[in-house]
Amino acid sequence: MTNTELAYTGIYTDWTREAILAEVEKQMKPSRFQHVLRVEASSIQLAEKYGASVEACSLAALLHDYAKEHAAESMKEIVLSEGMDSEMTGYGSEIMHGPVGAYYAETVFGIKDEAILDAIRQHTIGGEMMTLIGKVLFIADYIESGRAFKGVDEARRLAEDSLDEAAYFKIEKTIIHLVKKELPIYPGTIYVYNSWIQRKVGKS
Ligand code: DGI
Ligand code: FE
Ligand code: FE
Repeated sequence: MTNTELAYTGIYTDWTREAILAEVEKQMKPSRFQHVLRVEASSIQLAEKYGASVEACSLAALLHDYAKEHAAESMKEIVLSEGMDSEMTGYGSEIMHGPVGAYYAETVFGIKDEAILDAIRQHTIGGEMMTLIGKVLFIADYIESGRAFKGVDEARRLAEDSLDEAAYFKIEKTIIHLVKKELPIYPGTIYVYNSWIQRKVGKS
């Protein structure tokens, strides 16, 4: 299925694909918009491979970084007024843009599907529990064709066989990366790591 055949109208949102693209493009610099399109392409491939809804995964991808370039102050206001975890405000836009993006997906685009909203909400740190749509976005954001960090080939290889293995790899590598760069780790990131490592150990 190609992107142009996707129709969301009446299923997940009343917005057309063209209107969504135009609105998303307005929120960010061109290079980030191209990233969003590559995440969508990667999400569609993973959705087809793993049997997730292509429309839902496409929408989650198109909206996932909607808030990424918004001012930190505006994100903080939404975090506080919407009763999200206020601790996020101490970790900057990297941590806030997912949950705030989910807020816009609901309020601007009228999306009510909880799996799509959760996928957007959790796309940066993952979740202790993730739906198939959530895992597709989490991995697609990490392995889209423009990503070139050390380890991305391993992540792409893992994603060929198992979304869970690829998700665990991203969770682990992200923690290692943050420690190496001496960046503060949001407690939610640790909770996610703990729940994934406990499941992994439990399995073996
Ligand atoms: O929005 P993107 O750049 O496409 O990707 P993303 O939403 O996965 O954001 C990734 C950034 O978020 C990446 O540079 C690592 C950072 N990050 C993830 N967890 C934490 C974090 N940064 C801090 N300081 N603390 C965290 O726990
Ligand atoms: Fe993001
Ligand atoms: Fe992204």
